[in-house]
Amino acid sequence: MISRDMLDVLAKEEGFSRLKIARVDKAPGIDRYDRFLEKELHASMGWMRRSRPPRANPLTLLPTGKSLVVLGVDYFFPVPEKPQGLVGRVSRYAWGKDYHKRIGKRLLRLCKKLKERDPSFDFYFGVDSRPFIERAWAEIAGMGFIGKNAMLISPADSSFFFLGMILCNADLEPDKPIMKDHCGRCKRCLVACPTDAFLGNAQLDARRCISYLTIEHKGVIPDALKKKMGHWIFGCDVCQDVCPHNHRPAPAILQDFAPHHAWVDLIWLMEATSDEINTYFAGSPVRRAGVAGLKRNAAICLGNLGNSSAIPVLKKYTDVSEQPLREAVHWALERL
Ligand code: B12
Ligand code: SF4
Ligand code: SF4
Repeated sequence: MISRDMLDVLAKEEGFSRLKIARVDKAPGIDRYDRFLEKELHASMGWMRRSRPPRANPLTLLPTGKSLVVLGVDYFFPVPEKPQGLVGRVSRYAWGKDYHKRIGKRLLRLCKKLKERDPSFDFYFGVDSRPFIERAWAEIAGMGFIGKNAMLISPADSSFFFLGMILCNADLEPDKPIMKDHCGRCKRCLVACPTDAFLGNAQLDARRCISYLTIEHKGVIPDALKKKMGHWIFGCDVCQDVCPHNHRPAPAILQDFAPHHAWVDLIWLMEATSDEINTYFAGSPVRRAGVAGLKRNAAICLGNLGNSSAIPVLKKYTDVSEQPLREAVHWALERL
């Protein structure tokens, strides 16, 4: 039989710094999820609509499921010193190796170890890309509260941790939710968000979020938002950096997420070939934006930095076939 102590020990061995348990007798967050879809806040992420059924009923993923083990992996490292030159910023979660792969492997190893101890252990696991409303489950399991910035925050501790889920048939005692709003009157994240992406009550309009625009959005970025992207070329950390609960965040334990490319030389990024870019970002989540997407983001960043030394490299892209990149380059050149 799987026990809580066994889980705690084995999860720690695999680098999971947080573990909480929920009962799978409801689907927390689905009403809010539906409102998000109704308002089209998911933008072009059509898979969010398609994957709604298992999110509403996780038992379709594992009919024998009884408990959901929610795991957390801390990824906080301080921002490395900004290098000289024209550089763009990558958000913290993407400084190192791709968490889908690294955490996915650890989850699989953990499940195998549990199965060795109890051959009747049945499981379905995932990190990020599987159809769980992860933050809602983490909240029910007591791993933290959901802040006005929509993040799952461990009070006075951190929000810089990834979530992973193991749905399983083990009959485990659930943890208690925190049941308290730890934001109080604070509005720092709402005020600091460069693009005003929050609609209130932890609802985020992905269409305005820099994280969505720089990673998921493949088209032209609206001019009004380009200016607000500032130096961000992949993701954004503003609404977490300003949060008082992240005053001294719990540090990362695993080296997988240590900074490799927190700052990226924009002239290099514009001049590099696809092969060079793919090699430099091998194994990193940054690859998700694609080469043309990264160059589009770099062009916008160069426009925002306002340094005319970028004009020659930008001019090489005025006639490229990828419209979002071409458009971003023209926009940047107009500003320089
Ligand atoms: C799609 C997605 C995005 C989209 C949309 C984000 C969004 N806010 O919806 C984009 C690309 C913009 C994005 C950005 C980021 N993401 Co993201 N994203 C996801 C993904 C795949 C689905 C999220 C989702 O379903 N959104 C729809 C909304 C409606 O759901 P939700 O935000 O999860 O919110 C639920 C709870 O708030 C819940 N809720 C339940 N009870 C209650 C009670 C109260 C009082 C309140 C207020 C809310 C609440 O209601 C909501 C719906 O059920 C999840 C992984 C997953 N499978 O869940 C990762 C995930 C949420 N992302 C994550 C991260 C790290 C980020 C970024 C920080 C990355 C970056 N640095 O750029 C930003 C943060 C932006 C932000 N402030 O939310 C982590 C968050 C970890 C954490 N500690 O919270 C996750 C869990 C991935 C992971 N496995 O670690 N992301
Ligand atoms: S990630 Fe950046 S753009 Fe998105 S909501 Fe947070 S502060 Fe706003
Ligand atoms: S910045 Fe303030 S309002 Fe926003 S999540 Fe943190 S505590 Fe809550």
